[in-house]
Amino acid sequence: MKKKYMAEPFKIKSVEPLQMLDRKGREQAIENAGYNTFLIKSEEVYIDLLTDSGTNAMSDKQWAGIMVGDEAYAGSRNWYHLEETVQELFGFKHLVPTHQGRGAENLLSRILVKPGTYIPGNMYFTTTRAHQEMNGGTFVDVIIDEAHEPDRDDIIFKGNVDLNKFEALIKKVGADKIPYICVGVTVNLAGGQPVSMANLREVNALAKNHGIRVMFDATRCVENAFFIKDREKGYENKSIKEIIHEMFSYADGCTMSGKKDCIVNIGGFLAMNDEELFQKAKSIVVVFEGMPSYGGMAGRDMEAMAIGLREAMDYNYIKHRVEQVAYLGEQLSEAGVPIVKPVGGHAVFLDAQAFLPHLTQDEFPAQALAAEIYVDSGVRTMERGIVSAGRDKEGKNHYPKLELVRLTIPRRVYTYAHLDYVAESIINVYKQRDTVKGLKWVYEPPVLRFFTGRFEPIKK
Ligand code: PM9
Repeated sequence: MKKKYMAEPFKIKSVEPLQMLDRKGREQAIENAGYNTFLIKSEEVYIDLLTDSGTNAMSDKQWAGIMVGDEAYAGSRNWYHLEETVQELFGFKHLVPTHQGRGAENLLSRILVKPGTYIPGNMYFTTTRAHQEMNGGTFVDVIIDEAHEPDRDDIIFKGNVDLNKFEALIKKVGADKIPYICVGVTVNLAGGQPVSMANLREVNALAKNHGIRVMFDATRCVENAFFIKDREKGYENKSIKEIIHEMFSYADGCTMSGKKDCIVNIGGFLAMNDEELFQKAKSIVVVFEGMPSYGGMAGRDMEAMAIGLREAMDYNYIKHRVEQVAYLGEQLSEAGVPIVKPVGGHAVFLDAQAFLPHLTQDEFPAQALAAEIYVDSGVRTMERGIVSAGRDKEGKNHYPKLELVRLTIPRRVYTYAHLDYVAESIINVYKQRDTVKGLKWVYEPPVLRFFTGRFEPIKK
């Protein structure tokens, strides 16, 4: 018998019952939330695909780890466990714990980003760019052009850095103005697209030639490692652990949001080889996060993270995860729903511009579509388009080529039946797409406006 999909490599020990509001209740909830899915109450949501960040289900071993949390203010044994685990798996010498990824981005940006510097990266990420800009730096996108084209499914490493763009920037501004290149593995806003090992190697060589540091955004590095194993010649027989080790050998350090590939609910870190950078990071972590032996995490959180990161190296775990995401993508694609292709590691991204061609980008098609999907089925998704992209230093809107709605799959949380339900709803909304109205601002926050902004429908 041909299998439709890989069965779950886990069994379920604890469940969380779900409720669903009726359509009238959902209409009220989205209105109360200012048509922003971030502002809907969790209990008003049936299936929550807002994010895969901190929404993961921990294993019994991780929960057991929670019970052996050493909550000493300094020198917790769980800190040493986490430090050893990251040193072994990633190969970096030093680790500075933080409460989550943006805590690490804050430390790194404060130390290395100065006014007048440029930080190349393979597509922006919201919090990462915000920290770079708040420290006076300018983000420069050096991802390959195809990453901005939703239906280019012939490129299997759509997260790759365009070496010509990187080199052109070095020539233009000078290597001394580039404190580091930030390489996301995978690239969230491109659709969870991976970077090939060959590209990581080349980026490292070019950067080293010019004395530029390479810092990875390691947030979804295990998903990236899976794609390398699955797609890149020479890696098919390597373990995820071996691939991770080689990937990180091409970096000088990384920021990590543990809330994704460490399969936990909170936590992060900054890691590096450089002694001086480490000393500087240790001296400011105490101001923003806490002691260098907890950095904003409880001992129990560090234990769960150390265990989760090791669990993430299991091939069956990551295969099931990535295939589950692909399954949802296939259902939608077969029904003609426009999505970003190939489907990436953590989410299926709807191409909202192609979905709602009657709306201009200034009418926030992705924001409107996320609200409509919620009203249709209680499924919560997230806008990743013009609202997320924000404004530039002159206050003008960024107009990203990608106007997307993200259906993000938390790790080990939902079953294939849940995904079938989600697909049915999206297909239903697609059939009635002409009726979806655009939105306008009611309240626009000055930074990271997508989190708390409020909207109302445009009456036409
Ligand atoms: N990512 C996400 O949902 C949560 C915040 S934005 C809604 O995708 C990358 C690639 C991320 C990321 C967070 C962070 C920041 C850095 N890099 O959320 O601070 O995807 O742990 O990490 C979110 P923290």
